[in-house]
Amino acid sequence: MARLLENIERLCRDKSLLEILEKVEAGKRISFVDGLKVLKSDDLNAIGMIADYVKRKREGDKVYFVVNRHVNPTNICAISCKFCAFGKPKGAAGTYEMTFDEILAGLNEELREVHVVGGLHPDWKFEHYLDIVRVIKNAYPDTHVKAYTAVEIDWFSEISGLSIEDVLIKMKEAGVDALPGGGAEIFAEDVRNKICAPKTSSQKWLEIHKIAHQVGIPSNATILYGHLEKYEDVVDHMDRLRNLQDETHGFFAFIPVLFQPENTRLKYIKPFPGSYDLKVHALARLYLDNFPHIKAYWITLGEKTAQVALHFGCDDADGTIIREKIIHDAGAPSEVGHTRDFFVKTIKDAGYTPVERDALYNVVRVYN
Ligand code: V47
Repeated sequence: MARLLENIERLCRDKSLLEILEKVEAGKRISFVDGLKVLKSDDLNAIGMIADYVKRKREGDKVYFVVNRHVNPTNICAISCKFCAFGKPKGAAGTYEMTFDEILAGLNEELREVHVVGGLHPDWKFEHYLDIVRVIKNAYPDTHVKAYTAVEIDWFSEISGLSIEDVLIKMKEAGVDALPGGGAEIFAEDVRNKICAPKTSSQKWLEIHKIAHQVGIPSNATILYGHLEKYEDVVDHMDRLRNLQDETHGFFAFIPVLFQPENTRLKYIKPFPGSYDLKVHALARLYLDNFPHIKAYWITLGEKTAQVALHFGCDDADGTIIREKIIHDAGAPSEVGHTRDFFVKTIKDAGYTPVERDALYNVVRVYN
């Protein structure tokens, strides 16, 4: 590690980044202003080296992945967000509702995680959403179920009249092992109002994850970036998450999700350069010092940028997924799924050691 540090100091062009290096080396927290510095700097190489240094200090050369499946049970949604191409009103062309048999048809014993996220169906009862989890858990008791974002949980509370805490307790009893990180989008209220005004507020999203952690359900957190946000909004988003994690320690992973514009009401937004993707991921590793894992989400980054992001602080390549629909409806540039072998090869080719995990980050197998 000492050699790595010397190299970073020697190769760093933007000497203001060395202050950040000093802090992370000393195990000190970086500030809001430091966060802005990372996003504003054009020394991409140094930013990558510093984030990789932190990643290696925490995890060595391990990069995790999971054999998982995404299930999006319905795209019928009672609200409409400008950034979303997936949700549709009841009765619109192209809507679907999966039966239990259809859900089970895509699953098998090999899966370590089933990720369930979908629309806010105006007619489905909370019990139906619980039954989806029960059906999966009954068929595959050893598979973890990571189900329902804070936005869905907010909806369940509204349609059932139960408190958020009671909703979460019922979800846990039905077999939910963890919550996915979706619905966080961007916490900065002015931008949130522009891209997803009808959605659960930032404060409520954070409150729901806090209660989940208190009742013993761990969770992930996302940021939707690459739309109308400013650099300050990205750092602010990470800052609010870092503060909550200080209180609860219930988050596993942070996932930057790159906005895909096709078929959305924000399709006029021009693509950002790849350097911005890499800086957001590196900043996540540097800023979120209390988050165990940072994911390179290949669905939105595309497989190649996701592989490069492993050199920018990411220690998790997410999973095999198959059948992702939410982001592909908005033109995601990636395949709909990949094999275990694909992950082993991609991670090895990037110079890291693939580690297969389950949803709770227990190690299943190390591919030396
Ligand atoms: O929050 C919707 C995103 C998210 C678009 O917890 C879009 O491990 C880009 O929850 N462009 C849901 N993104 C995805 C999600 C998730 C994904 C990966 C891992 C985990 C995890 C959770 O999908 C939403 C929203 O930000 N999304 N539309 C779009 N046009």
